[in-house]
Amino acid sequence: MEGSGRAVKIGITCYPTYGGSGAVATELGLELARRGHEVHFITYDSPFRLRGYSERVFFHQVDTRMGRYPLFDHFPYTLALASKQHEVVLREGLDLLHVHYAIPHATTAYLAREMLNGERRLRVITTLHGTDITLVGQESSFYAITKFSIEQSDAVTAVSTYLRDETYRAFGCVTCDLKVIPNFVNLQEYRPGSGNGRAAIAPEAHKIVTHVSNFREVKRVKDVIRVFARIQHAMPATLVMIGDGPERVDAENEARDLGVSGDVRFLGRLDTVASLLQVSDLFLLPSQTESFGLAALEAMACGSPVVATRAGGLPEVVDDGVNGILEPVGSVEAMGRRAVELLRDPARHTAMRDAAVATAQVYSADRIVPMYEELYHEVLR
Ligand code: GMT
Repeated sequence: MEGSGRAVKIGITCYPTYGGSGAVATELGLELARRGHEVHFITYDSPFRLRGYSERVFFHQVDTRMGRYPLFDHFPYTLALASKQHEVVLREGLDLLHVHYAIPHATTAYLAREMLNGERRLRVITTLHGTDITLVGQESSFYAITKFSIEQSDAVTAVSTYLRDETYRAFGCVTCDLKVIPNFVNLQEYRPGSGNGRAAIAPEAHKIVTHVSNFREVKRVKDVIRVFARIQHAMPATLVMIGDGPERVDAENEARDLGVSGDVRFLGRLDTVASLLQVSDLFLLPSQTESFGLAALEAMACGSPVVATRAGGLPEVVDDGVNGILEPVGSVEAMGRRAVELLRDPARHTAMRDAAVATAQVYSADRIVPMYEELYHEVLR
């Protein structure tokens, strides 16, 4: 096997839907399998980045057929997941469960481990991704169980220093030693392109601006439109909006109100975005907060400088004026002005693009995934 130490049998639970934590969990599983480990995804649906057959990768679907039982106004998914995790651990002889996003996955993994009742040894690793700590976990109905489940994990990782510090601040977590393992990017898939393909998405003279997210409130997608409107007033440009979610209609209305809807293309959810990022001149991520900003890293790897907010863990990835631009949350005027200055200056744009690609090398899967392997071996020792 390619990785260090013995092959490990790993159960991975994540949200299979369009979102950063599911993307990281799936890419990690695929990478671990490539390195010789056996990976079992345990979720209610096949994770969106799990495409086709991969050696040593298995998918176990949580049974939700009882969802329509008349007694259940709310199907107890958490219990169905814990039961499935327990079943797969026993049947497949898993060494550890690595769960992504604390709620409810750290709790179900704790339950699955307790259910073993000493029958076999199981380690639980929880990776914190962002809103599980900064938003949902701090809701009064989830706070105590989130703290408990984190503290009961055998190891806990956070995807940025910001998120680690925020976890200590909000939850205390006196008994846990939170390790920072940053997100990573698959450089075989996310790499600069030849520039071909621009004509398929925008008229020839247009600058191409992109945004990828799940269009939740935290992403401030209306700010994406507002920044783009400033760019579009200064030069011909097309905005490519990839993803879907609750704020999409508001963003569409904002584009119409600002008179730019003719140059904004809403593409909806796409499973692969690298080819679009490869023709992007600028990527916009004006979020309220981001624990890390995986979407920004993937854009940078493809050679697109990022205009983002100075919020959460984004400054750990984006170096203002070097590989991208950072401005305070909501300052669309400054973001728009600096975006225009950059797009008008080809030499600066090329330097920033090169710096963005160089930053992505620091976060390559080859450098980051061994940190998880090391952690696995540490908890199994
Ligand atoms: O915000 C999203 O797009 C989804 C969310 C999730 O947990 O699924 O993303 C979080 O995890 C990503 C992967 O670690 C991070 O890159 C995102 O910054 C983080 N989102 C927030 O903190 C808002």
